[in-house]
Amino acid sequence: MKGYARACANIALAKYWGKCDEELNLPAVPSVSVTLDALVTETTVERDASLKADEVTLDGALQEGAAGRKVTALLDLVRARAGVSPEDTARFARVVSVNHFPAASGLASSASGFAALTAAGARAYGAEVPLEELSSLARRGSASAARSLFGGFVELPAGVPGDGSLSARQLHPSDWWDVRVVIALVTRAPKAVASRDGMRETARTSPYWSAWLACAPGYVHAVKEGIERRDIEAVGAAMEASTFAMHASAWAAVPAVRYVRGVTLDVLDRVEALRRDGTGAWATMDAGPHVKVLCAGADADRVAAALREASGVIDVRVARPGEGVVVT
Ligand code: 2P0
Repeated sequence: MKGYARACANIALAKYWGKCDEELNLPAVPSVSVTLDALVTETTVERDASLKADEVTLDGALQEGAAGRKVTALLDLVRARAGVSPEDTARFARVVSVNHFPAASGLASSASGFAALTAAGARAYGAEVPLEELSSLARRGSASAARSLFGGFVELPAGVPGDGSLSARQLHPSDWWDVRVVIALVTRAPKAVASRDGMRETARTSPYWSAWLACAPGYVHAVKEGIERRDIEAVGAAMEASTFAMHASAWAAVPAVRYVRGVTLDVLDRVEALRRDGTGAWATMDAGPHVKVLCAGADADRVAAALREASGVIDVRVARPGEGVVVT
């Protein structure tokens, strides 16, 4: 009747941007991520016969709008998988989710959030679901969430339209490679354009959309090979290429989908300066202005110190490769 799960967010080393099937939420391109230990969501799902609908609380706030509906839509998939019928008592659940993130807002939490929700929900509804299938279910809430079920280095292949079985898979466990992701937060404001809308508009209007689709698998190939060899220069270079190609495709949408701000570029200058001075550091951005920097474990303190000095940076945190979902 009750399930608890803890999941970490992840950062894409080769980016997912765009869908080939909106209904099944299937990515148009493959992606590779590293799960991050510093960004954690804890979620409890408790069935309650007195409820007439799901009751969803995120970080202490009751969700009555679209966010609550997304949670119910995911729980409906879990209930269907568990064989819960509309007549069942205790059909609905009280969902309490808490993000333990460096800042209260500003970093995407949908990956860890939907991963934890799916795992906790399956437990609460008594469904014995293998990890791959939990990943596939979580993908329906947010494609990046499919990757957060797994620890370490994770691949989510591109989807095939109409095939809802797609799940992520672990490439290597968290102790495979001693790298860090240094997270530079540049604002606490919520993002201007939801990634779902940004990728839809990119696919619909950007003349660079087809170029992005053509290039993305190559970045994934280079990142996977680099992880295999523990070659941080190769992974860093491919991650930056994937990042800038993704953002360039979005900038060329009409009107432009732009997540980068001036402060983002200032931080990118810092990262280039670090490299010129001999410190291996490579940057990536997602659907927001924050910069995440990949570096070796031994360089993390130096990279974090340099980013703290950058004007406009309000918080810096260091994350290690993290573990997959934990359920009780
Ligand atoms: C990624 N992002 O690979 C990419 C890079 C943002 C930029 O996955 O529509 O929240 O819910 O499947 O997973 C963010 O998009 O999108 C994302 P939906 P999601 O991490």
